[in-house]
Amino acid sequence: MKIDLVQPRHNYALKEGVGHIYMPTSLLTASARLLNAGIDVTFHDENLRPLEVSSDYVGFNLLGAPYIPEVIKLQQRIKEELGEKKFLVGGQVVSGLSTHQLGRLFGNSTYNGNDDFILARVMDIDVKALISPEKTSLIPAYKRLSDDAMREYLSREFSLYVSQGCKFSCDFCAAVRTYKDPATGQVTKVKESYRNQSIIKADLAYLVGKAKSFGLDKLQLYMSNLDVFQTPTELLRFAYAVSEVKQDNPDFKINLRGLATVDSFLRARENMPESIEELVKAGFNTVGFGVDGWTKEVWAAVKKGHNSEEKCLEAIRSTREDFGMTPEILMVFGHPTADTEESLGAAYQVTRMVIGAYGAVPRPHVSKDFVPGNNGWRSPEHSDAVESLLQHPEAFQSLDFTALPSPLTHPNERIRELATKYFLKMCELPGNTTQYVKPITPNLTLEELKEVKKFNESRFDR
Ligand code: B12
Ligand code: SF4
Repeated sequence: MKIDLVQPRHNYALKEGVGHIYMPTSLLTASARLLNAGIDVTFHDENLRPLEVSSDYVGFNLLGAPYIPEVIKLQQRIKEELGEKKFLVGGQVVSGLSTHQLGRLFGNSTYNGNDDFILARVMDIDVKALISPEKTSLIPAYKRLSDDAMREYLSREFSLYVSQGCKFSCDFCAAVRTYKDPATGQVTKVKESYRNQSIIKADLAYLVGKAKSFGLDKLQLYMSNLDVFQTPTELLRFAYAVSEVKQDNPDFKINLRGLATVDSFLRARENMPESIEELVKAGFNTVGFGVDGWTKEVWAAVKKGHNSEEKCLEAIRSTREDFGMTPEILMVFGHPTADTEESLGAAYQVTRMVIGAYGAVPRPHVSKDFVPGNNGWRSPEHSDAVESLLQHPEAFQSLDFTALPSPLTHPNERIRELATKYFLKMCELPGNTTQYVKPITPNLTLEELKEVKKFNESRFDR
């Protein structure tokens, strides 16, 4: 049994030349699991070279909603050139789509690769042959990459799969997290789940060895954790594992960064400060705090009640002054029904203040109420908007958190204007790393669509 696994070209990449080069850790994890199960995998990254499909089975990774239209086009191209194939789609956004929605978007010969039972059935293997992602080493998949590709990936920041899942349940978030079904009210509790630590360590040691063979002297890792300090006991073990790899490679540098809630950071500082201290020693130097708006009312409205003004300010201060790390302000704001001019202005002012006071780095994003997998996607109040997206899949791009508010995502004109105003102001703050993009909406003329696509070229998010 053979399958081609494809990392699609970034949706803002230029038509020609290399696209957005970034080690595709999600797809490599899926590859390693399939290789372990005895499937012959050929790996492709359309950001590096044009796609050449040679199997009857083709699997794609979708990193988020903006990739839905890209994968639809890619499938059509493959079908036109090579005839019918069996397609698998994976990546977390796929789990947010119902079977009906998946069929409408991608057709009936496309299956949900995130579901192990479906994956096993399609690939004709025993589901037991699929080892859990937490127990999967990525080395078999890394070994399938050419040295040229590996060199490109290791020369840039890339994601290290350390843990998955978050105990919180913010409304706008589509990650693997605690979840309350808006239709049935049923709550699915999620806890952060770590990968087997010896496997992480062996994978990291392998990557360091590879990097050294290319003459590189450092790796820049973006931890996959959604909230780095959520499980301090495991974090401490991870920090020791990284330090051991560093000890074995004395002249080699490992830098790490990751995302966190201010709540978990402050709890870890209180209950297990060594987890932060040892992580810093291991090379962790930047933490992106999910501030995501400002004021108690806004956080309550988007179910991010674990934030408070005091906790945010203390975590940002402490990050810089007590631990010598750079705080990043991950500001998903412009919440369509929760924000007001006052709260938007306050979010802007506080970000400005912490840049000056603590050298914080602003990372503004625009909240989107409905994204496959978040609470709003299945809520009846957004069913018309969801239907519009299913009819005009190109508009899934407008759900990109770096896309300006549009009439589709922010129907209230006044909030749309204000959210746009403050998002753009945030993007002008010193040190800002967000390159905003223009949204593709269902009603654009061909001329407008061309202009938007041109504007968005190479404006990648980090
Ligand atoms: C690294 C990372 C990035 C990197 C790039 C990663 C890359 N090229 O691989 C960068 C920084 C570029 C990035 C960008 C974005 N990201 Co990002 N990213 C991550 C991060 C931190 C880690 C990904 C990872 O390594 N996961 C580990 C692997 C093991 O897990 P996995 O993704 O769940 O994949 C499993 C399954 O889905 C399945 N699978 C995956 N693909 C396939 C394919 C096949 C064929 C099969 C069978 C199975 C399969 O197998 C895997 C193993 O079980 C995650 C957070 C997280 N914890 O996952 C966010 C995350 C995936 N990103 C997310 C988003 C939204 C984005 C953006 C769209 C943000 C935005 N601007 O709106 C952008 C992309 C914008 C654009 N226009 O392209 C969301 C996705 C939510 C969702 N459900 O849609 C996440 C979960 C973050 C979050 N807190 O919400 N991201
Ligand atoms: S936004 Fe952050 S804290 Fe909230 S559920 Fe998502 S990952 Fe967890």
